[in-house]
Amino acid sequence: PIRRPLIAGNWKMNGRLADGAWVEHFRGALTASGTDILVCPPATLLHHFATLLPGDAIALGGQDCSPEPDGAHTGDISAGMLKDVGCSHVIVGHSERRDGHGESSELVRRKAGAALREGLVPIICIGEQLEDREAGRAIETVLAQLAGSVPEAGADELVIAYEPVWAIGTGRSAGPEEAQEMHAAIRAAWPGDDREGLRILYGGSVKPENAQALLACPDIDGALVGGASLDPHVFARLVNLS
Ligand code: G2H
Repeated sequence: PIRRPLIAGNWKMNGRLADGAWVEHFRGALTASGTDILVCPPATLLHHFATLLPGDAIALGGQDCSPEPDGAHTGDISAGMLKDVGCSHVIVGHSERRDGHGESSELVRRKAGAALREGLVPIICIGEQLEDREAGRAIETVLAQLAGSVPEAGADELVIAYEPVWAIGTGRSAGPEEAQEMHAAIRAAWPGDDREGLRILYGGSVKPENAQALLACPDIDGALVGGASLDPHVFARLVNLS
């Protein structure tokens, strides 16, 4: 492939200190080497994981960051803090933030900008609701989110994750054709002439059973994996087949 695949695990609000054994089990089950690997545990585990992960082979990421630098923002975590604890990436604009916390594309764009200023790679999530797809406006909805959520940057400074909201945690993933159509539309809409270097991940109920067909699509450059990343053996299988 032109672009090196990236498989990212998003643990969401799961995990305790006792789950450090995940790292050992994951590494033991890993056979692939041509894939970038990212793990995004909850913020409470970042420091612990930074001490356990081989930083050169498995990257560490946050699940969200503040649009602001350090300061009086109770409960928030700055991009600089994530960087400080050993993160190289941060997820922004996940639909669970957009829908559960009322985050707008404008806020997501500011968060991604804050990440870039700290030298982190933002993984910017976009995706349509079921009603958008059923009404035939999935592509225009997603492209509007893309335009609103992405700060000015080179294609190699960030990652886009397309996650159709109806496929998240539901067991129902987009078919490879549906996903490929959207990924191609996202790439075509990228404003710079560096679009061939843009990595676009697919997310939403990715598991070993459906990953191969998705990852074989020309514009799908990897996966953002929720539920299936919690089991180290299942996540390793996903990386191994990428
Ligand atoms: C989509 C995905 C990871 P899951 O949210 O971001 O989660 O794989 O559980 O659908």
